[in-house]
Amino acid sequence: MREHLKHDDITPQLLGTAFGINPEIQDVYGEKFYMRLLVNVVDRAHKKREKLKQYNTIDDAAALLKEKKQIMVITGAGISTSLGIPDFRSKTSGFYTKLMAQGYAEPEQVFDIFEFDENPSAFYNLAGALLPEVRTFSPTHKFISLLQDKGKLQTNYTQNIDNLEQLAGIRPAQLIQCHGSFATATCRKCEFKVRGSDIFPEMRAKQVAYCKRCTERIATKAAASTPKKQKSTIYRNRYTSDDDDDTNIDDDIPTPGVMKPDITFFGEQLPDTFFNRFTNRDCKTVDLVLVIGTSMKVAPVSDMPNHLPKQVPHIYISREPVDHVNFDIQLLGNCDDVVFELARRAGWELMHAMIPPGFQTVVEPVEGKEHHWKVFRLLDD
Ligand code: CNA
Repeated sequence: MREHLKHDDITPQLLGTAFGINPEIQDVYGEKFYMRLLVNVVDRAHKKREKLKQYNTIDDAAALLKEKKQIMVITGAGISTSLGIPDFRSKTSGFYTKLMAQGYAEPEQVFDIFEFDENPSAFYNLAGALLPEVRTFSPTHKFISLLQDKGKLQTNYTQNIDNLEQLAGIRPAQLIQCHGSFATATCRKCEFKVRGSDIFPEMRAKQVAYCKRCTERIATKAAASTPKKQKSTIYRNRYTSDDDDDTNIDDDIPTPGVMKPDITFFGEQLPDTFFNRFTNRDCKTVDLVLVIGTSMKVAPVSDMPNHLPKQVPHIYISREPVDHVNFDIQLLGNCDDVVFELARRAGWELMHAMIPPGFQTVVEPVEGKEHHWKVFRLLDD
């Protein structure tokens, strides 16, 4: 940065445009913010992993699967779409497309913790559609559990919140749910925890779920409150909430806290287990990374490849290619088809009710990209 900027002909704005930053950001947010952004973006570009030249084909990928013993699998919503659970960012079927059709300019807002605290009904109006209704798992989940059975699964870092990994038999000790799950829910006020399924009825009914403990405490206090505190008819039905002291009695109508499913919203920290395990353990032992069914748009998961040792090969499996992360091999298609073909080439059998007998796939190169391959199923007719 210093090297570039000491030449008068290169301004920070000009340098920023080379990294895709809109120069107007400085006018809107000021110089200090702009310079911090620039440092961040340049730093990220500097840390971007480099593609390893020796790995390019689907057979290279299958050989790596056979050879490696500490495979990190990073997964996203794409591994559950074949079960009918929508992902976020697929162009026509994704949840964000539906939100935009309903008038949300920035669909991420629905999952923003500050927005949630301001107006939880926006989330509760929509979240029912994301509830895990299915009680089965996809061939890709099965493939990850096959890696586990073969003693090759180091850790499955899932961004998914549908809990289907457990259903597929992936052991808790080998699973990090980076973005939490619907399995539990917590009160935003008193931190009372309940089973996630306890608030499913409200989510399905598009009603905000309130904390039962807060509600009970408010009712108990109200019943116990002395007539002295009931200053006027206006205040007769007011109660103090737990954190109110008596001097505030007339200021607020106490309300119970809102329950939030324990999924990680934008603006919330990921669980400590994610950082601890990744940095202190898995980074040091991983020998292959498989990234499956994620757009790799949500940090810090999207940054994981840039923090792993440079010699560790990275394979990407998804419908669309990505270029913001340098993968060694990109296998493009429905992940269930891709993992079936990978397993077949590795000499393994992937058995699942959604893989019919005689199932076959076709693998084709992508023009101009020697490390991109299209994989699709061969239809009977
Ligand atoms: P995303 O940004 O919606 O990306 C999904 C990616 O998967 C896209 O690149 C798709 O092209 C690709 N894809 C979709 N279907 C398939 C398929 N059958 N085969 C191969 N690729 C496919 O979702 P991410 O997971 O990257 O984003 C992280 C968010 C999504 C997390 O916070 C999750 O909690 C959240 N999410 C989770 C679920 C779930 O738990 N099932 C559902 C929807 C959203």
